Amino acid sequence: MVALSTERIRAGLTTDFMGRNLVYLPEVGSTNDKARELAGAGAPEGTLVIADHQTAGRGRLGRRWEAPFGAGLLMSLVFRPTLGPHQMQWLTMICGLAVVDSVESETGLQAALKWPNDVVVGGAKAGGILTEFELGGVQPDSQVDWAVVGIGLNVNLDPSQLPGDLLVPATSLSQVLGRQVARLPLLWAFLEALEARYLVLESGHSPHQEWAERLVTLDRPVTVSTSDRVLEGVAEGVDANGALLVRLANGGLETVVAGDVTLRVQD
Ligand code: BT5
Repeated sequence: MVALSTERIRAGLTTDFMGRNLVYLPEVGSTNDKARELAGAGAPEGTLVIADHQTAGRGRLGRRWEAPFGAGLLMSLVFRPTLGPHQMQWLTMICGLAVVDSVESETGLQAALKWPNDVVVGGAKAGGILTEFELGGVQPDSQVDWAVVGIGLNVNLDPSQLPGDLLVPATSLSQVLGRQVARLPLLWAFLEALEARYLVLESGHSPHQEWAERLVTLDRPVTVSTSDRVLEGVAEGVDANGALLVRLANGGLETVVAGDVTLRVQD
């Protein structure tokens, strides 16, 4: 494994702005925290913070994201989108789709997404996305000032090196492929795909339809855990802002904005 470096990353960048303002750190607490700090201080759109190791990598709800040094892509991007706070899942959507694009083009593997923020390869979790944002004003419907999207992707990682209490089974690209995968071409392809998708989003087109088509979660019996309840039903679809629509056994339809989904084996 060769560590990343600013020079090596720059050498193959094909984008106009995504990743052009680049901060590479061999080790950091969390790339999201570093990117938030930079965003708050005025960092331009497309700023990329990328590390070979995180000592305090985060998932949602204070969970940990673990990965050995150099085993994956651990990065965060700064956006200044013309979106409201209820549309922040759109950024998660384009980042997930860009991961899928790059995994498929660089490895030939089929990749999919699992609601709300997992990247799935070979039926297990190979990556996760964490979107955080700051509002420009105090009203709940204020425009977003900046958003930071963090992406963790297991590239050359042996899942047995991860803690044993994972929420869902983990995998990596190398585990599914049976060989090591070069991280830089994957990163360059990801940033190129993301830039293209972001430009489409900013021109007013929702990524919702394409994202929904990539979700392994839909039309399946699911158990959904939210902060205050557990629902069982069939994941019927996702609404325009990315909330999951769950049809309950009693015929009712529940809209779930945030939670964790387990696919249930049909009996
Ligand atoms: C996520 O959260 O899946 C979002 C993870 C985002 C991580 C990136 S890395 C770069 C950037 N900087 C950060 O600090 N974070 C972002 P969630 O859906 O809450 O899932 C978290 C759960 O995934 C943990 O509780 C574990 O069960 C599991 N997990 C931890 N490390 C993993 C790994 N390497 N592969 C698969 N699962 C993992």
